[in-house]
Amino acid sequence: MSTTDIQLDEKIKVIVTEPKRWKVILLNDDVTPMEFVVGILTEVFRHTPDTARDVMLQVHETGSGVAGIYSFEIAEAKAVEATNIARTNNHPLQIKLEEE
Ligand code: TYC
Repeated sequence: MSTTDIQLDEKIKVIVTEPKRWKVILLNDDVTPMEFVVGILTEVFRHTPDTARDVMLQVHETGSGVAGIYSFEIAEAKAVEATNIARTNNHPLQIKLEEE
């Protein structure tokens, strides 16, 4: 290695930061059927039937609940997919993203 090579190596700094994670949050409403929300949680957010029911009840009882935590791109895609399915079925289900 020449002197020049060594000097270049010393200038290289690698800064590694963790990518941000985003919570997909379901909001409660009075009319979206409970079983529909459970279906969204199992099909879109890959919950088991048991954890889907737990999250759905959390939303129903407290007003909101976390469906999953992902990179921004995945969180956005899942929120859009779930919202599209809800609108196709005429349900007003609301979903928001929040930085972890
Ligand atoms: N509150 C709704 C009902 O009683 C159920 C519900 C749960 C709606 C979760 C939205 O994100 C939601 N049918």
